[in-house]
Amino acid sequence: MNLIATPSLFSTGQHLQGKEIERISRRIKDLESIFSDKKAYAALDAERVVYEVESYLPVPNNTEGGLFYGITTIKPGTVGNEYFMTKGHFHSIRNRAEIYFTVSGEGMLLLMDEKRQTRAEKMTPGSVHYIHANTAHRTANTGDVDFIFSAVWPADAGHDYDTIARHGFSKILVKQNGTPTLIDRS
Ligand code: S6P
Ligand code: ZN
Repeated sequence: MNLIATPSLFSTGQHLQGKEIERISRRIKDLESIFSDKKAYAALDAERVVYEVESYLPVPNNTEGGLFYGITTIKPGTVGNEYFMTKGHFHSIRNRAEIYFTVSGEGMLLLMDEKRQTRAEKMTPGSVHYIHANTAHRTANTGDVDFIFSAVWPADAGHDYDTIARHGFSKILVKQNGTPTLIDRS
């Protein structure tokens, strides 16, 4: 007899339904260290949601050989002239890579290596992005609507937020004459 198992997860492209889903909201008040314009930051509603992450964690954290899957939604907006963006992180185990896939909206993926060389890749619906090992990654919404992408990463990668909270990326993504522009951090 053939056994047909039902999948434990369903994705609408924007949301995940099923067991073992973790949901995280990051609000203005959670992101104090990442935006450059402190005055513009202080003027925003502290409760305003900047981004949400729904993650499917089918195995325990740190499982060697396991995979996690997540969908990130970044709201449109800016702090001063800097686009709404994620905290950004290196993986705690530095040699763990990751793949991003753009679902909808438009954004930018900032990639910084351990020598602090930063570059950016444009993210548009359908675009696939390979984040190499030893590379910090951060995404920003450069459009007027929700920017949504999915991600797959090793379950033992972990997240090192601290390095970015303390030193930031070497470049920031700002709106200049209406265009996303990568500039050196002053
Ligand atoms: C996890 C993966 C994403 C991010 C998410 C939010 O390795 O890179 O799921 O967690 O985009 O970004 P951050 O920097 O706040 O974790
Ligand atoms: Zn990651």
